[in-house]
This record gives sequence, C-alpha cells and structure tokens, in this order.
Amino acid sequence: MSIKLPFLKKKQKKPLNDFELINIPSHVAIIMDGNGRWAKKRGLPRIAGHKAGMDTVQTTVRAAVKYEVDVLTLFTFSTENWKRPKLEVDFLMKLPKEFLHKYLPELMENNVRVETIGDFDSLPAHTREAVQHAKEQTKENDGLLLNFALNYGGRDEIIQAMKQIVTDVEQQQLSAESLDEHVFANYLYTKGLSDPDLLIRTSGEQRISNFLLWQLAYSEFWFTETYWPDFTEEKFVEALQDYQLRKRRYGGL
Ligand code: V0D
Repeated sequence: MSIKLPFLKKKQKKPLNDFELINIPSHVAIIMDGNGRWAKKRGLPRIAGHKAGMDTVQTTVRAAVKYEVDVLTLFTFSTENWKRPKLEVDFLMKLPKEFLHKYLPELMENNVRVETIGDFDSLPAHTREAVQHAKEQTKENDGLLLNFALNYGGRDEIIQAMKQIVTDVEQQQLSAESLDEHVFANYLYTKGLSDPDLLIRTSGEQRISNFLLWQLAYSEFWFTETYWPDFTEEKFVEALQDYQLRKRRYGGL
C-alpha cells in the first residue's frame, strides 16, 4: 500500500500567466555566481563573463520591479575578491560606472533607488564617485531598493559593528545592558532593512560564502545550476514560485 502525498502532485510548475502576486518575498538577495565558468565554457576571458553578468543584473532588476519586490540585494564584490588578479579587480571596479552609464536612466524611469552595503570608503575613488552619483540621483525614488553589496563581507560587517558598539559604550552613548538583537542589527550595514526572505545562488554552489551572515538566519534558500549570465526572468519567477509553495506548505501545518 502506498502513502498518499497529495502535495507532490501539485509540484508541477504553474504557467507564468497563472502566477499570483500574493506572497512575493519582500527582500530577495542574490549570490550571482558562475560568470567565470560561463566565459570558460565559451572560450572567453573571465572578464567577458563579468560583463555579460552585468547585463543580467538589469534583467533581474526589471523582473524585481515587475513582480513588486521591495528590496533586491546583489552580491557584486566580496572583501575576499581583492585576492583575484589585479587586472580582473581593476576591470570589476569599472563595472559600476559602466552599468550606471548604461542603465541609470532606466532605473530613474522605474523609480528604483540605488544603495550599497559594505566597506564603501576602501573602494577606488572612480568607483565610489560613480556609485555616489547614482545614490544621490535616485535617493527620492520610492520603488524598488536596489542594494549593491560592494566590498562586502559578513564577518567584516559584524566586526565593524562590534567596534562601533565598543566605541559607543566607552563614550556612554550605549549601555552594555541595552544591547540585544534589535540594537545590534542597527549597527550593521543593513540598518533599517528587513532581513532577506529569499536567497538565490546561481551556478550550483550551495554555500553562503560570507554573505549576510546575520541577516540570513531565517531566509529561504533557492539554488540553481544556471550560470549567472544565463539567469532569466523565467528563472527568477521559478524562485518566487518555489518560495510561495514553501510558504503555502508551512501555512498548512
Ligand atoms: C561582476 C555579476 C553591476 C557579478 C554582475 C564592483 C560580478 C556583474 C555592478 C554595480 C559586477 C555595482 C554598483 C552599482 C552599480 C552596478 C557591479 C561589480 C561587479 C563589482 F552602483 N554588476 N557588477 N559591480 N558584476
């Protein structure tokens, strides 16, 4: 005799037009992995993968706007990425300016606000200036918050929070007794943001790699084998639908 598992039958993907805008994750975070492997597969240099990945960022921004996500946090450069060859780092550091030159007008039209998390001051001046300009130009927009994790590391974030807390305690701006999860979260780069509801990682790796260590405590994780430059609106919707399915199952318990 077989046990009935009715929910398994429903697992077939619904067509796009049947997709409901209820229970959309408010905050989606993405580890955009597989740009190098995408390039290698095509016999191209790694930087060609990064450039193709840059256009996929805008594809994803459009999808996030369309499906009314509130916050999209993208891991663009980790504190560990400085160890890569200098020429690759130099190339990566030019991508924000290139991206914004190409897409800032569309971000404005779509009411998108640009922000960053990470150690902003340690970035090259030319990168900082391009990004700062976009932050200022978009600061009144109240649609999607496009949050670039730029020179970001989760442990680094926690350490810089600790240092600031110690300073504030020493200067009697904060009492050690009042420190709790809520107070601590206010010292993180993500101050004021809700935690990610959904983390997406592309390219088959299933790790968080020092991304949003504190904030991902209760997030749903969704992985795909797809290399980041091949990621599409359809893949994004698949992740959203999977998220909705998980929420519906919990709701039934
Ligand atoms: C390369 C895949 C957009 C990941 C996406 C500095 C690796 C493409 C930006 C960007 C990168 C950052 C800030 C901003 C506007 C755009 C970006 C970097 C890498 C590293 F305000 N794509 N992108 N930044 N890649």
